[in-house]
Amino acid sequence: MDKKVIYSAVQPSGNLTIGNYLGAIRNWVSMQDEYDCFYAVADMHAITVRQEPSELRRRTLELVALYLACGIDPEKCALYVQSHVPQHAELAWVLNTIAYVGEMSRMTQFKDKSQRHAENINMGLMDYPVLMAADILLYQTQLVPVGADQKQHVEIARDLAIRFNNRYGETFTVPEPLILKSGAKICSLQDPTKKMSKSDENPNASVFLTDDRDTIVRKFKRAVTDSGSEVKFSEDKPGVSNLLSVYCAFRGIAIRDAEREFCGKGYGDLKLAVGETVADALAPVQEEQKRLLSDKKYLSEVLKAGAEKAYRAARRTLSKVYRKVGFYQGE
Ligand code: ATP
Ligand code: LTN
Repeated sequence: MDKKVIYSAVQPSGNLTIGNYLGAIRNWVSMQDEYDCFYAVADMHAITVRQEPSELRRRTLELVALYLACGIDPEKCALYVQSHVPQHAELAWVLNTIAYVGEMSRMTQFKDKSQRHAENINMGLMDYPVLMAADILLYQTQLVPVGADQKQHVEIARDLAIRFNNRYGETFTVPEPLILKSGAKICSLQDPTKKMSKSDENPNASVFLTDDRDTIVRKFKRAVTDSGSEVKFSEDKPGVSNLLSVYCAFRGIAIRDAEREFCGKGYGDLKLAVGETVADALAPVQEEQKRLLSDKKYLSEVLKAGAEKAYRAARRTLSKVYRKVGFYQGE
């Protein structure tokens, strides 16, 4: 039987945080053996908010190196840059014709980003979920591993697949989000009711994968915690619960075991332990990323092979779509 298809991507729109790592990339690695995986750098999504071109180029390559440093194996999956495979934009156009303005304007991320970038509410920002649906549907994807914040977008991809299939006949596999419990929503260290985000204005709110050991330890030391003193995971302790989640996700242990470990200890002990755990876990990834970035030739080869693999699969779906909608494709 064919392997199930997995698709996911991250935008090269800023320095990645431990949220991106725990919620997304880390989980991709364990799926490579069991599934047919497509992992992309979503540069076309990134330009929906303004990017400095030279920085976008640099970050794209940094993200590729990071994927590899985290353990993504280009022999086992297709690792590529979205803009290298033209079918993404082509399918997005067709899907645009069955997506409604109303549903797009109701998307949480669109509303959020329109507020944050009020000077640049461009069509691409609104169309973001349609392009994302095109990414997913092009490969007949079954599962989309993402953090909890992307669930709504995967649901739009499902809706569009079902709508297209109903209108034009069976064409797309209907995908499902895969949201793992551990690490699905890492929160800001400065406001633990908000998700940690790479574009937060407060540099102390997010821990970046490129932060050095001292910075990581310092950020955790300054993390906002709650009243009381007991290290316990609970709704009325969002700060402590977030630190426990990060600790457990990196250590691979259950919350209950961590609570036991900190029984009789204080918030300060927890903060120090999380900081050191995260720094230890990230050090080898950072080193490997640096090594890879000094070998641009290797990175280009990986991307070329990845784009070719993706292109072959994407072309198959797109020509089916063009046939279904009635585009003349020659005799
Ligand atoms: P931005 O702040 O620029 O919107 P972001 O940090 O939310 O970016 P994305 O590129 O939108 O990052 O997300 C990449 C992946 O990381 C997605 O799968 C997303 O669900 C996941 N992710 C992002 N932030 C978190 C978080 N705080 N906790 C868990 N997963 C996250
Ligand atoms: N919008 C996603 C990035 C992304 C994506 C995708 C994720 C672009 N295309 C397809 C899964 C599947 C985000 O994480 N912000």
